[in-house]
Amino acid sequence: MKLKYIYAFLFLVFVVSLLVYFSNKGPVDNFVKEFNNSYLSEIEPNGTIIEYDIVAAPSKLNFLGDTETNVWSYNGQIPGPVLRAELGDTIKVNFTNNLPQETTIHWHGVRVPNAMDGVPGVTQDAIEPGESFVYEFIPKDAGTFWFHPHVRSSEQVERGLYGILIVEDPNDPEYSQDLVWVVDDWLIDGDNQIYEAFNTMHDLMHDGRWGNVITVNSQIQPSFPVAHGERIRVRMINVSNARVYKPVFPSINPKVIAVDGMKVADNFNLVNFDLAPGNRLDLDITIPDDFSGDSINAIDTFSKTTYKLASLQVIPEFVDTPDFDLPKNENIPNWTDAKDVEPNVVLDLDAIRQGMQIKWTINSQVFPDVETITLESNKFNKILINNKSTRLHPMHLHGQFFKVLSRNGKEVEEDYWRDTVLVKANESVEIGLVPLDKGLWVNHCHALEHAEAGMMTIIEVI
Ligand SMILES: [Cu+2]
Repeated sequence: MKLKYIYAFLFLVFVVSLLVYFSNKGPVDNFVKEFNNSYLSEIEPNGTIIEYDIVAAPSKLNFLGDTETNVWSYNGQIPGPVLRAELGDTIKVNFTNNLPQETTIHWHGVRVPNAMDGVPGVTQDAIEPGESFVYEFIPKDAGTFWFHPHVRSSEQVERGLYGILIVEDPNDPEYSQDLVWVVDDWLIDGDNQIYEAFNTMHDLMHDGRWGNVITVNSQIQPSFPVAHGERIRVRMINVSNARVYKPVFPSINPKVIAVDGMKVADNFNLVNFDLAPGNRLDLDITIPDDFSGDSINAIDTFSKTTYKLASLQVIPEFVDTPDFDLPKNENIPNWTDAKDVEPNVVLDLDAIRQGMQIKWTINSQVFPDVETITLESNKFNKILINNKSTRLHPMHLHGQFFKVLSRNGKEVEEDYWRDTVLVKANESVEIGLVPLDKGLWVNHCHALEHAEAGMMTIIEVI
């Protein structure tokens, strides 16, 4: 009699444990556990407020021989100001729009409060000419970020409106130089002015607007002096409307320390990395003691014709190479079994004709006529992006970081976060993410002409 009760009790314990096991230990829950501590959910303010005044206005730039090119810029400079803050600082930007058009500022890759994200009609009203707006936020991540308008961006970014935001991590090692390389291309006409037709049929039928002049920090093939033995950090930011770069340094071996601002789990050599519009790369470069040439070139190898972007000019001076470990973030989840999980969102990328116009679509919808997609915060979400076209689409998600899981059904090993991923012709890419920051975040193609022609949707994180 007693024994029967004991057996019944043990059986019950067994069943309950099984239930607990399967309800808690599903792969998806494990993915969330694996994700935790990968990056901060909230950040403690340290009380410091870093305040900047930024004015967007027409100005002139001298970068093509003797002629002045009419541009639009932040504070009269291109690239715009490099804002620097430490992790925990509050950034306050008093922004004034002196452009002949309405505008906003979007903080690319920065996890800001939703109301600071700069998307008109979604998170704020567009800022009219002559009007001001205060952007204020505490960046939650240290790294290399940038900012640009989110109104008529194919025109406004092309005219020169972009700036840089660097959030310093006090734990980062000290490099002898911290260089910011803002890579852009410009479509320039015969009078050395910006070609005034935007969103042309040609741009829309192809991979957006690709320019005929490539600049780094608005200079053509600039060179930066370095000494033998120096260890420098180079932050490359692609602010082009649509051009993709594949940078290489043929004579040396740079290590990638961060992608899209966020430190990688495992440093890797700079090989075959597509730096699509929006993407950033942070490189750790040591100038070899025994380097025999006088310059180290950075070459773009994405297009058929390779092109020198910039160079490091090696001066005949020798310094001791600082010895420190490469910065990394070891808490990036592997999500190795994520391939077995069904995507909860599918995004089909394609183009349609509307009368005489070409529109770019996500799930056959043209922004702003889109149905909001919902993602649950603190849950593992998997998104499948299907490119049904033969064009390049660098897809950018606001407010969240994601990890690429597979390309064309094949698992890829990317031990880092991204906010932008290049989806190539007819390619399908699966990404995984655990959204933390709630609100309405747009997801769009960063080939700005495609975005302008409708390739944008809204993701609500609840
Ligand atoms: Cu696109």
